[in-house]
Amino acid sequence: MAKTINVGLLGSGFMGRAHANAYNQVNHFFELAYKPVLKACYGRAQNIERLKAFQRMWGFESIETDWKKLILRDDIGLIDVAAPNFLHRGMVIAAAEAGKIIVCEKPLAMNLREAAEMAEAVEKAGVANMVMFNYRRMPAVALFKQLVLEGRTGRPFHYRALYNQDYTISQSVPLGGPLWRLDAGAAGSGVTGDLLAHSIDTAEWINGPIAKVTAHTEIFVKERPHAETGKMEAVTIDDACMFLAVFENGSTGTFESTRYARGRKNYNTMELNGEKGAAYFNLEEPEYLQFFRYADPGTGKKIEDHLTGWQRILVTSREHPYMDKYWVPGATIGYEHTFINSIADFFKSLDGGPPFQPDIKAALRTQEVCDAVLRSAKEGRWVRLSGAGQP
Ligand code: SOE
Repeated sequence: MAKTINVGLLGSGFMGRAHANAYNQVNHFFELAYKPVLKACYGRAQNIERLKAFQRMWGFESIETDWKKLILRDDIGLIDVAAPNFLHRGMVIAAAEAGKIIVCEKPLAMNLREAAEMAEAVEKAGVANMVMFNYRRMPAVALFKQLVLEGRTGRPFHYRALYNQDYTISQSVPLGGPLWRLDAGAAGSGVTGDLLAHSIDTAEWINGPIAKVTAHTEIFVKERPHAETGKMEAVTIDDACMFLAVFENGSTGTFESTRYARGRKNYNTMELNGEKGAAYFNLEEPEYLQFFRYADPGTGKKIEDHLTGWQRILVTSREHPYMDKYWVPGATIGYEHTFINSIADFFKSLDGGPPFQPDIKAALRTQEVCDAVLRSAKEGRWVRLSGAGQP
């Protein structure tokens, strides 16, 4: 019989739903030594009706409107931080001091200084922890990494990542409230922390550490009405960010992210062009991985010209990462499964399985790159990274 882990979820918005769904589903698809029990969820007192609806829909046993109280409850073993970014630091440190297992949504923190304090707290407390960079666990992205490890792309020359959306183009979109992502005080940064953090995490996971960056950011709409006061406020988050990177392995990288790319909804793409082959993934078609096979990974011999071309691989077979846990070949899975797969891998790590990556210590790295990107944009110069690397 699986041992229970009592979950306290801090956050009842979009990410709260994604995490709650993962706890509800994980034991239906994965055979695990642990089974989460949804003990309590936290939301603000002024949103009590919304919190109660969240509790009913996802099956939590109780609610709390004071997150500090929830963290200290004896019947809670795991704290899941899915609240706005400005709360991550305090919640993670309090959870570590209370000896709880920790799941933290990305970005880890508002900045590197905060993230380092969080890493220190979990290290001191010795608690198991993970950061939800969920796209590593999209089957097609995991297959991308596998192809690189198998030597199928060979020496890398270029890494190219886009993460584009279009939901803030209208000037009437407010900042604050549910759209706290547009409020620098709540989010820390704009697309850099929210979207490029994903691109940086997968880029370093697939192609190794970034050595230096040079960036440009843009704010297109300078003032927006605040959701709660209705007053016009200056927008200080980055609406768009582009940066060039040089990886430690000598390849070059281009990264672009914006919430003003009309037509793009969740256009998270990555491409690696190597000597022996290339791979491409687009989150708007998540079940496919594209692969260009130029040379045999073993012999290095060029494959026959008339067969050279991009393959569009439907990543739904039992041989593909995670897919043996779901349906029959050809039956697709999607966005929410990246969270289920993440929780499954984390629970396996608690039971002697491979250490979960990234944990908070490893995710410091992404925060460091985000900070370097923003510093570069501000100072108009290349910024070097410490080269700490990332597993
Ligand atoms: C922003 O719109 C957002 O919800 C991010 O916060 C998520 O991390 C990303 O996965 C989808 O887009």
